[in-house]
Amino acid sequence: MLCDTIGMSEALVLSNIRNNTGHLQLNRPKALNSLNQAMVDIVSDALQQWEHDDAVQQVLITSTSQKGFCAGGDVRAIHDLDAAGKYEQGDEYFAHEYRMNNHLATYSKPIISLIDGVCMGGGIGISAHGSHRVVSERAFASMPEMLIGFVPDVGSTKMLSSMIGQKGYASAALAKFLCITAWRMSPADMFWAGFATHFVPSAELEAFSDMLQAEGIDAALEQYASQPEQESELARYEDSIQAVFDQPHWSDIEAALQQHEDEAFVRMVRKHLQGTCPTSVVAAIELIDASARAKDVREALDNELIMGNALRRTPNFQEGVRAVLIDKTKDAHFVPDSYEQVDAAEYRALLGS
Ligand code: QUE
Repeated sequence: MLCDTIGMSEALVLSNIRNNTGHLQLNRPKALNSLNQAMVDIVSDALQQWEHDDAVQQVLITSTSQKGFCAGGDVRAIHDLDAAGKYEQGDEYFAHEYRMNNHLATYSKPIISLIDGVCMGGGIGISAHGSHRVVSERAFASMPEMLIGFVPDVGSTKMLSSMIGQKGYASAALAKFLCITAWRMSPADMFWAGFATHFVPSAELEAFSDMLQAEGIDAALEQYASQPEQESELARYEDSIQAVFDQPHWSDIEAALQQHEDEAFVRMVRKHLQGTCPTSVVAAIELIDASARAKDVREALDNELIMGNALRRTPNFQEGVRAVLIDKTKDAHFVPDSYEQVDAAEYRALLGS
């Protein structure tokens, strides 16, 4: 096997084929598997080869880290490039990452991700476009970009708007709520929202993984899939999310929030808004609103690339990454510092809609 060859265990993504299964293992544990250009290249090349290889009938994506699946993109590295004025290198990274996301979203073979711990940002992009999103009780997922002066990306603006799950309908309002609040979805939340397709207890994931490689995904699910034990907290907010967030612009959401009768919900949303970048919030609503209407994930990724590249060229992205990921002081000073000073139309105009 390829990954057993001397030296290959140092690769940032381990790649091998066993029993009709192409297996990608994210292997950058010290950075919680945050994705960089080299990792995106390895995954992209494997997907390309395996799509045309009859020896591969399904793709499995896992992590070598006990701590989780994937914490996002390597935004610290992008921050450093941008700080040095090398914006085009960051543009290129995102263009490559998003091309990989689209390949996952349009892949001709089953793609199974095992999410056993943190799954944020780019982690959602590498798992949630696939056909099978298997979560354990240790899994949680979040889009945390509002805190770093960025916008939701990796196709999430379409994918989160299109999920059906247990709630039974697609909801752009839910996508807006999840991205604006950076809501930390529990396994039950992921199941209810449609992010997760199956649940397997953490202790059984290894046996599940062995069986799906030996006997196929359906047999393994039959043997190991169960239900998360807790209730979905997100489901309890369903009516409030629809009432407040089903609006095209942040100003409308803000107005709906001010009039909403469930005070506990309003307090919760306001608490999550603390420390977020006003420009990111206003721009993200325009972005999700446009992408929810996009014809496919590719069109949403194009929207995200335009918006993200624009926001990275303002000081807010530098300031957000500094405050959250470098200094970890969480004291970002965003400019402008209120929603009223952000012109939504200016950000909407960037998009092709
Ligand atoms: C927004 C993000 C990221 C984030 C926090 C945000 C992100 C990312 C990480 C991260 C977390 C822990 C690590 C690491 C990176 O945090 O993309 O290397 O150890 O990768 O608010 O977009």
